[in-house]
Amino acid sequence: MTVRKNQATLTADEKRRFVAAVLELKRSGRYDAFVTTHNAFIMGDTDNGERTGHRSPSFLPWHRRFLLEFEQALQSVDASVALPYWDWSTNRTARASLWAPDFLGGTGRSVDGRVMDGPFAASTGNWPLTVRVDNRTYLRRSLGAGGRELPTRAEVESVLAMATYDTAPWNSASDGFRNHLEGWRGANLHNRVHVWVGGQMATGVSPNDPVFWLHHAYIDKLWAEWQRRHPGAGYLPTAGTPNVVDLHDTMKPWSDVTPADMLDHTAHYAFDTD
Ligand code: CU1
Ligand code: CU1
Repeated sequence: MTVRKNQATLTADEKRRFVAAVLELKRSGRYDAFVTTHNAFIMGDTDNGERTGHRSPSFLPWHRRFLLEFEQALQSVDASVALPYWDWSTNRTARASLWAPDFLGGTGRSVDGRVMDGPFAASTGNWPLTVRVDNRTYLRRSLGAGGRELPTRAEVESVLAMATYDTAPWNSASDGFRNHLEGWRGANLHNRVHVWVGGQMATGVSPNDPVFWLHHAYIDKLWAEWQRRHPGAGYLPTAGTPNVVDLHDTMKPWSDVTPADMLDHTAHYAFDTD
């Protein structure tokens, strides 16, 4: 059984194996396919206007499926690897071990945001960005440069306390847990972390920064925590909602998965805190 651990507790060997598997996916071209998929679904389905991956109820099940596929790809390289999660409410500075050269590397240099150390620095030659929104081929970050702090535990708690999963109009104007977690209203958890990291993380090609997976693994964990706290509250909407993925609707780009299929993470993995 796959156990997703807090990244702050990983051993040196676990970090090394995670990084090596990520680099192997990059080398083989499989990594960039994930970046392409994410960027294609950042705004919605261009065929019919349906919102799928973001600004919609399916934000959480869409990313759960997306992370599962990435984790399975990692495990095809090294079966011992699981996605770690980054609890940014606790490990909340640019000095955290997450950003050390033996793991993800640190912030970018001031002149152009280029990450200069760690396994994903452009200078290694192992991390050229091919799926991108501009002509810059190097990984960029500006940790905390925007001025706004990472979300606090109290802000996380305030969002976990929300009793309703989502509400009409089922988008970035909605009230409810999903939209406050995604970050278009209120405390702003998920979006704020993308902006705090900066660089590619603040764009549709955010998976170019491997911290994307650790951030979303924690968002996914917060969904699981919310489910445990609100056992009577489920995914909404359940049926008949135009341009929105209902509980039993198929989520593109997949043809075989609905939000209902993604509600129980324990079918696929456990968290170290379960
Ligand atoms: Cu996303
Ligand atoms: Cu995200």
